[in-house]
Amino acid sequence: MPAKLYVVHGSHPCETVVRALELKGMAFKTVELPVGMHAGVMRVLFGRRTVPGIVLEGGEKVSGSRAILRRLDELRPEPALLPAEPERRAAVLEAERWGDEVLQAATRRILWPTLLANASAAPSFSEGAKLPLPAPVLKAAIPLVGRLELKLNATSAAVRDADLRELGAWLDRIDAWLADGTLGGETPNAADLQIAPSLKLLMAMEDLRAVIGPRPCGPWADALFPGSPGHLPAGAIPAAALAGV
Ligand SMILES: N[C@@H](CCC(=O)N[C@@H](CS)C(=O)NCC(=O)O)C(=O)O
Repeated sequence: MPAKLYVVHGSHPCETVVRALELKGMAFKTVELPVGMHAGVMRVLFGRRTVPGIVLEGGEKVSGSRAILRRLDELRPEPALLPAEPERRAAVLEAERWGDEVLQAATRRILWPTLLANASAAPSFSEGAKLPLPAPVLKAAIPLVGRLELKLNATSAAVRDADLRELGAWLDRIDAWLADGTLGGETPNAADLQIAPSLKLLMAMEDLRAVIGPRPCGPWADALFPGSPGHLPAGAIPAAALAGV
């Protein structure tokens, strides 16, 4: 039986795992859960409310993008998602940890207040979904789902604006990792797979694509994860919040 991966369509850590499974050539099926409601389902199935979670052959359950990638490397060592050389391995693990704990979470905190204030963009985030809901249903659902997500992610417009003030330093860090080879090698490693989907989701906001796109990390993320869903037009983030980016 192929592995069963539980996702929310367009979720950046889910993209991480999908790509890892594809790189390793492992058979899997995805189960798409509706955003917001997924937290309750995941809590029951995995004991933890976040996607991604995977049920591997034999029924083993693993939750969390980093834990899943570690397990995939054990089950299917090639191509390895971590370098063998200890110093490079430590650097990739640290970049992956930062990508998960800092950038991935900040991406949610930046996206949700913006989407909630621009509900007409919501249908673009379900492009390519297995069960796309009709656009009017999505637009109607956004105020409710958006408010739930603000709560789950402890965010607001003010929190987003504080995150945006950090964005420049975060992009400097990613560009430095690209320059020193921690990221951007010939075969994607675990840190590439963790960080690039967050940048892609940030670049779904035109206001941030204008900032990220011209930097080395912009085209790198676009090349690694072409065709990610979602589009928030320029102006979705208030100009004042962008002033310090
Ligand atoms: N950092 C963890 C958690 C991922 C995560 O927070 N996923 C979000 C969707 S992008 C989620 O399921 N949030 C639901 C919640 O916070 O209850 C990972 O990489 O697996």
